[in-house]
Amino acid sequence: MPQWYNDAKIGLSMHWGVYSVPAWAPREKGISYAEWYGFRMNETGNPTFAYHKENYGENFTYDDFISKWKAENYKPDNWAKFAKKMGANYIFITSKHHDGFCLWPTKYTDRNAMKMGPRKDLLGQFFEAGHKENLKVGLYYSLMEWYNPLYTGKDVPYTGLKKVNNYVDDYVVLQIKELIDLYHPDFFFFDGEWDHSEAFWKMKEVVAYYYNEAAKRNQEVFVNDRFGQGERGKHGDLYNVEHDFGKENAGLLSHKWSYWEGIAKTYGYNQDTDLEDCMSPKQFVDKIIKAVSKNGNFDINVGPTAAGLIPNYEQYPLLQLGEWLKTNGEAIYGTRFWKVQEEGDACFTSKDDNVYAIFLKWQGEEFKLKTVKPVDGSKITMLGVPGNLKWEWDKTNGLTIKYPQQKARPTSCSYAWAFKI
Ligand code: FUL
Repeated sequence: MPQWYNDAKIGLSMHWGVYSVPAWAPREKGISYAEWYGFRMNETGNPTFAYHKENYGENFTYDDFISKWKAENYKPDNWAKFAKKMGANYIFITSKHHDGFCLWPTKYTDRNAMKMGPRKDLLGQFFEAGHKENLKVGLYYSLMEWYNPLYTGKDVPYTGLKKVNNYVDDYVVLQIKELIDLYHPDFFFFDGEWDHSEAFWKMKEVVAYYYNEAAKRNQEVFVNDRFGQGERGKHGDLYNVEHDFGKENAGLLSHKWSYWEGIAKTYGYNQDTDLEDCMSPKQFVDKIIKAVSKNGNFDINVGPTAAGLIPNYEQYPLLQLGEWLKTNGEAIYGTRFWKVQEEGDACFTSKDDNVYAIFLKWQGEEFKLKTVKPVDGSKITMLGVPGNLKWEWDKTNGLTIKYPQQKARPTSCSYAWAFKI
């Protein structure tokens, strides 16, 4: 795992594609993946099936949405600037999701954004924008495609298809290599691997090619753990944790991992979503702190509209996060997990000679920690507050940090407070 990812801690993931046109999933479920519209619309009995029939009629196919995707407000510079504002250090986007629609002018299918729909090299512009803002830029790529006849063996209409002999050898492998050669991505998040083995997908060959090409450029890259059936959490530089709400309460995970989670219960844009479906800034900040204290990153996903705008209700919590990080980023970025991960209301990170104790709740005039014993002469400050704080340590009570009542609390954070020890 390259150090830069371990230092970066927070990244912005984006799911954007033809599915952003219908942009719908039933709201009642805890998690509803609107990017799965193209599949759900064909499942009799699924709410999306009924929704599709009612709104578009029986004869309207998923591929009929392609020409409706115009990406008319596509301004990736604004996305990259937004990523910076929310405190992200890397961005990545779906080069191709399970619907098989490609966001770059690939040689291997005409089902791509240059040939139809937006009629632009969306990825090319995305990389350029990210690099301008000094962000690392990566790609999501789905190995599987729900309805590609080359993959399923079923001869159904599939817009843009170029017939080849073998789905993996003559299409998947070549496409991933094409992406590597064209854009030099800083990382790959693979997906859609679950029905076949790593050997079936030729992932060893692909990843070796990726590492070797990157090494020629002195580029430090990584891949996630979605290589084949049953392989998640077994190998790969990064273990992606998808909407697993319990993970932050598990212990330290020594292999580098990340939350990969939508701020609004979905990855792709769902028009039937509002602020109340999103994690609150507080829930969200807490989750990031807990993840970082346990060796995790946070790959936060947003789903732009078909036009290319990030919904306001997704922007709001992320901009709040950015504000919090302005003061407290020191306790997050570039840190490593400490020998203890959490104690009571506090989580720990460490950097150089410092331990950071980040309290998720305000404690009043005394902040107590049993597990921290500062060396003699240690200074303790609260980030965002000038001056050293008084502290004492004794065997029975451990560390007590005094926060005088008359001292103002840091103005920029009302979510969590970080002591630098
Ligand atoms: C999953 C996909 O099926 C979801 O649509 C989403 O892309 C998520 C990040 O990975 O496996």
